[in-house]
Amino acid sequence: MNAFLESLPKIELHLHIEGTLEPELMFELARRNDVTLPFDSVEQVRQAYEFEDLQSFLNLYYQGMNVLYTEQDFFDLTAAYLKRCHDNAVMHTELFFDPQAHLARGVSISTQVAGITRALDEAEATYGITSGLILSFLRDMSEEHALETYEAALPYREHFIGVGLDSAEVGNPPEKFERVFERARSDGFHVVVHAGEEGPAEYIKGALEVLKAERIDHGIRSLEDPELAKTLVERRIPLTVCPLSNVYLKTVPDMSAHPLPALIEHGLCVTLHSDDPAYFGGYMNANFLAVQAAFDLSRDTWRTLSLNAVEAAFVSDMRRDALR
Ligand code: ES4
Ligand code: ZN
Repeated sequence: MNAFLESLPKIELHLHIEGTLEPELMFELARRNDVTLPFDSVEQVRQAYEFEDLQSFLNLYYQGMNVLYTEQDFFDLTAAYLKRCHDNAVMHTELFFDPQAHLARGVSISTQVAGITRALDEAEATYGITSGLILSFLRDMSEEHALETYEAALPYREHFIGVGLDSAEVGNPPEKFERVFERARSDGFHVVVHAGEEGPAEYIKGALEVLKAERIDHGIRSLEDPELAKTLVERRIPLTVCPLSNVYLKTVPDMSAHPLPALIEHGLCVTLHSDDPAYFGGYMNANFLAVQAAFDLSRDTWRTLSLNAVEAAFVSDMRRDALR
């Protein structure tokens, strides 16, 4: 069964490119850019990856990405991730980047987008992996800053397919970003929103009704509101669930307590992804194997999860047929 899961063709729909920064590359880029890291070794970095909650992870995540400066850095980061995609039988990936986190260090959106898209183009040519880039706003910053960032990104609009919302959830409800999401939607961008990871089901409702999210990232607290769950089922709104992320951030006590089986049983359009694989114990295959070890899902259920991802992907009809 593990060999079956490892070779199963996959679609990644919830992945933060900055969350693929492995400690080895972090050190290499620190050396290249003369950045002093608060760690002495790769082992020490890995030992620091003990998280209590989302915020304790975000602190290390934002610190780690401080080594990214040049177009080549963004290329190297993305190329390393795409090699992992190839090794994990990922055929299509829709990845987030956090432009505001890099603008804060004086790195232009042009530099970020150029490095990331050069790697994406190269992976399509060498591995046949297709992709889409999603510009994610940091919800713990102001909506004004999100709007300014959106404006700064518009000259590169042909390089991204949608907008997302991530970072510290509790206290930063979706409603805070109504104007910028309305703007992006009217410009023809896809809309996805992190909701119901640490935050309540109420935030999922806000993401859906106010921001008009086409997919909910995480959404593992959906069943806490039966009326909401019913809407999600009826409207076939995908939930991009990241099992190892939820365990590492103690959103669930352990994998056996994960609501995944209940979400599937409920008829929700669940898909499985890796979120920040350098920080959460592994890439797509690691997530699939961890789920299988905990729940022993049938091949039929795996087939359903795969087809859900085909349905949830932002691709052309032709590419969707090829992925099926
Ligand atoms: C994130 Cl796991 C998670 N949750 C919210 N925002 C994020 N950004 C990167 N990883
Ligand atoms: Zn995420």
